[in-house]
Amino acid sequence: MIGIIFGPPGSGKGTQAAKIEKEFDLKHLSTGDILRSEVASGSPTGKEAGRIMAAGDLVPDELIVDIVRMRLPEAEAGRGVLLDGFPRTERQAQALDAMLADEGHRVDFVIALEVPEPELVDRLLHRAKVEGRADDTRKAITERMHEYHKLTEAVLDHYRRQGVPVQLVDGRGAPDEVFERIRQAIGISSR
Ligand code: B4P
Repeated sequence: MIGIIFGPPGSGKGTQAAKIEKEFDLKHLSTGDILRSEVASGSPTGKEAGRIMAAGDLVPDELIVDIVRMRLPEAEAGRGVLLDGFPRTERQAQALDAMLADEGHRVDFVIALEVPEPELVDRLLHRAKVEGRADDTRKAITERMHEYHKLTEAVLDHYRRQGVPVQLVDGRGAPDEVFERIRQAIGISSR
């Protein structure tokens, strides 16, 4: 089973992915987490990615696609994969489809979290105080929202056109309440 957890910055993708991974025994692949560990390692890729992320922009498609291409086969070896933060552009979606098709696989479901923008901004500013993430400044958050509307939202139509079930899930409320909605949505998608 190949699933995607999708949503704007701060919608709870990472939070919910950890719960979905446990409940459905899927391997969680977060491009944001992978990039942050590259940044922490101080590698040349990490240095380039760190500058881009801190400004709130998306890192180049080629870099992200290479990262996923290296990790996907190992993740696919298990019961299934949950992609978090990828694909974020139409080109990334096309590259993912091609990678999966090579293995005779396809995306089985997309869970799209919906949260109003003022609440997203509040959550990220709150996280800035707790975790001090470089991209949780007001300026970077504005840019991340802009990139989401400009480039990322189109990924949903990409999968709708292919007939992949895209389930819109209300991302407001306590994390456990949101997870309950996701559990039901995945149940419907995998029937
Ligand atoms: P990500 O790591 O994916 O960051 P994100 O969109 O902010 O989501 P995240 O998962 O961290 O936060 P969550 O919503 O769970 O990406 C970071 C950057 O990496 C991108 O901006 C980009 O530069 C780069 N990048 C990553 N993937 C890329 C790709 N494919 N292509 C190009 N560039 C890429 O949670 C946010 C906060 O809300 C947390 O503090 C959480 O505790 C809180 N929260 C969660 N659920 C809540 C709830 N129900 N109620 C209240 N608060 C909640």
